[in-house]
Formats: sequence, C-alpha cells, structure tokens
Amino acid sequence: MKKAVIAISILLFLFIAGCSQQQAASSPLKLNLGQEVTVVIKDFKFNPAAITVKPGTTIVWENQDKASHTVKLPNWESEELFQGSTTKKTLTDPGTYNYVCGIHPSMKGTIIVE
Ligand SMILES: [Cu+2]
Repeated sequence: MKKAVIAISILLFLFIAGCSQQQAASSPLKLNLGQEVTVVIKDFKFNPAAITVKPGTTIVWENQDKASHTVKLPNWESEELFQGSTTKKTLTDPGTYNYVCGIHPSMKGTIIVE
C-alpha cells in the first residue's frame, strides 16, 4: 500500500513537471501587461520619437500642443487628440511599428516591441 502511494506520487510529480515544462516552451514571451510608457506630443513632435518596449506594454500618448493630433499606426488610428487629452494602445505582437500623426504626416514615431 505504501509503495503504491509512493509510485503514484512520483507519477504525479513527473506529470506536473512535464506540464510546466511544456507551458514554458510554448510561451517564451513574457507579457508586460499593466506596464505603461508615455509619449508626449509637443511642438509637432513625438517625444521620445523612438521607444523600445516589451510585449503587452501600453503606450500612452499625451498631446500638449494647442493643435490637435492623432496617432496613426499601420492598423489603428486614435481619435483626434485635443490639447491635454490622451490615447492609449497596448501592443502585444513583437515588431517595429512606424507611426505618424494622421493630420500632420511629417510627424513620425517608432515603437519597437521586442
Ligand atoms: Cu499632428
């Protein structure tokens, strides 16, 4: 009886160890959920213009200009941001995201998700 309990315990341990290893292998990326990075829009510039973040980071853009701006990524555009307003976007897929202001396309920024 005691041997059976020990055998079951060992099997259970191996099973759990196997499961957690499999999980680690299938999700190599650690998401940075809840983390925020702020980009200030001022004098018709994104500041900082280029940032590198971990997957799951939320980017917050804050417009301090009197002029309105937007944040236009390849697959998403914010609504018009008036002075003092913010918008945010969470990026989970690794890659390089070049973006512009939809109203003033000469304003450029880059987010690298690695
Ligand atoms: Cu603009």
